[in-house]
Amino acid sequence: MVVSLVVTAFWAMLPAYVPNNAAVLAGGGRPIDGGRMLGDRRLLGDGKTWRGTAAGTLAGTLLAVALNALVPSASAAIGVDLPTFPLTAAFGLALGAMLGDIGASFLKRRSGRERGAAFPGLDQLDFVVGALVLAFVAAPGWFSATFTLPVLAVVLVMTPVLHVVTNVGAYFLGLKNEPW
Ligand code: CTP
Ligand code: K
Ligand code: MG
Repeated sequence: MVVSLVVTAFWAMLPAYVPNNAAVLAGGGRPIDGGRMLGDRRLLGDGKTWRGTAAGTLAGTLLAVALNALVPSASAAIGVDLPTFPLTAAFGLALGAMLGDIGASFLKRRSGRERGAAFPGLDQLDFVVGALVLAFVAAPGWFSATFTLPVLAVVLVMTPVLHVVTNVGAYFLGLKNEPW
């Protein structure tokens, strides 16, 4: 029961977990805000680029398509009915994760935090909120069938833990400048 909830939550969120990491690997180039300021701070900062956002969104969407092909065998192997991703849901999860992260950078700059500064709580959940909201908007039927209240609860507890672990790992591998 608990195992099936955790596996379902993890599977359903994979297209939202991958984009931020893909953006770290692919990021660079022109910042989304084009260098614009809001008051005496950058609107978003150099850490939010068009290339990173596009690569992250594409990576999450393609991962969902790949997962769809694995649903029958993976479900049978572990005895859990894993969800398939309609393209609207896949794209909503992936783009939503990127937009949540971009929204967090906007809030970081407004609160005087420079690029790369930590914002505990926001850093761990910005992309989850973005992904869930956009998936709900893009595929409401799929969303309510997949993200039942117990699954949502698992997502909200599990994601910050996974986020800390992956970012500390990426930091020690030299992929990320800060361990958050
Ligand atoms: N990145 C990107 N585009 C995005 C998100 C991330 O290019 N939409 C890349 C950038 O190279 C960024 C790195 O991934 O520096 C790490 O992402 P993140 O930690 O979210 O950005 P920060 O540089 O820490 O900037 P901020 O303080 O605005 O979060
Ligand atoms: K971030
Ligand atoms: Mg950062």
